[in-house]
Amino acid sequence: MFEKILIANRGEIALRVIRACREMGIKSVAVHSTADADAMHVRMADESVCIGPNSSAESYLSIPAIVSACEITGAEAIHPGYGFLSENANFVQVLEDHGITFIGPTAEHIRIMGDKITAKETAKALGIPVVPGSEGGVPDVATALKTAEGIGYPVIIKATAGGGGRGMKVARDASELEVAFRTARSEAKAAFGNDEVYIEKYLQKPRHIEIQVFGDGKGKAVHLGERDCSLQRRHQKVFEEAPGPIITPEQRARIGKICADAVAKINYIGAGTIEFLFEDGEFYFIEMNTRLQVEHPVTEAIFGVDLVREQIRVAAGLPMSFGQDDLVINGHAIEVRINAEKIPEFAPRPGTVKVFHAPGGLGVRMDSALYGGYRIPPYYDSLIGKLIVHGRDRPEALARLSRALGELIIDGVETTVPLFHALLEQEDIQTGSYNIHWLEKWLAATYG
Ligand code: MV4
Repeated sequence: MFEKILIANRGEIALRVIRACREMGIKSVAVHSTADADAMHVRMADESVCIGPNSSAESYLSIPAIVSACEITGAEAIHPGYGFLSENANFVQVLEDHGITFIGPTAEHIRIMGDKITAKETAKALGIPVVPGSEGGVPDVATALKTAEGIGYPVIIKATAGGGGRGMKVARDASELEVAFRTARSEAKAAFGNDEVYIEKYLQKPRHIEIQVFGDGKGKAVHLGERDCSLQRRHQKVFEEAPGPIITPEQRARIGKICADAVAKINYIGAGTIEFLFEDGEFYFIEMNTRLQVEHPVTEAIFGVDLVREQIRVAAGLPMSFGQDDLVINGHAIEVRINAEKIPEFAPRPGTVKVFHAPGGLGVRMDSALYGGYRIPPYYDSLIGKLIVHGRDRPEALARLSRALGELIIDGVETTVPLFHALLEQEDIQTGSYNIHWLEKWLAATYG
């Protein structure tokens, strides 16, 4: 096992990894920008290294600075958290060249899943159901028209280099296709420096269901069920739950086995998430994320596992500490993302937190790097905490969420907490009746 791990991240996820390290008897190294000198992850780690100025590009994204910090402190492995360098294949390659272990998948797997056409082709070849669409990239308008005719309208045009919703355009009929195609291409070129696009059948009211997978890198893999992350605004998740309120045990077992078998076959190592659109009882692959996700705690809650501990184990060459038969769902979990943002615009509101009081009690987990007096810097994303609740069933989890939100105190900055109090009053949330468009529609109807 490693003696020392460097965490190439900040905020709540850095604390999450430091906590796993401490329980495993592993020393932790925090890295930080100048803006984060007083951050909680720096205080909580065993050691820390300042790696650069405020901007992410010059600090948390600086590969030379992070590799240097590793060499100076003697850390043998790096946990990337999420965001920043977590899905950067070049970073993984550089670490390999320096004899540093990346706690995550191989550069090759990251590269495959980062290119959305290659990811979809790989998924399809592995037996994962995909959205009907073009065979690979679509080079021109004539081909796009022919392809869309074959699929049937509406269609969606997506950037190969995209993901997370950027560079997508919908065409409802042939008259809209040319403009949609050209716009998608030019936006893809501007955003990613790559104008390749592909076409899919546009699903009109799906849910976003993602399957958590985990592999040992040696041909063994499991699934840990699904999360329903349909409640999003501008492709930012705000509320996630597990299990999915409308997924049956049979559907879970079937898609879960397909996903676990697929990642086993490619010798996938560590945590991964296979994203699907789910409509009329069918799953359609859209993307795979090769990292630990923000919302992983809802899965940890219902399965009673520590996913970060497992990531570290398999990266060190140890076997996973559970098999598929050990993984049994217990109850229901919900996570809400607490952002330093003003509702309803979701406008970032960095500032000084005067008072912070985390809720507690049975079935409550608060992952946050806040403390009273902490100054939230304006340079990074606005996530300042995650509140995760676990109950014996969904109604109990909802009641617990309401209770825990009532105990939470964050004074000094505006947050998304009022949004969650309002959401919990909605019948559709109480019954689990929502799709990927529900939140934006409700926000428009409620706040104008
Ligand atoms: C789609 C879709 C409908 N049909 N693909 C958005 C983010 C990216 N990961 C995939 N996305 C979508 N792909 C087909 N064929 C609708 C979306 C989509 C969406 C997906 C998940 C969660 C929220 C969303 C909001 C708008 C559009």
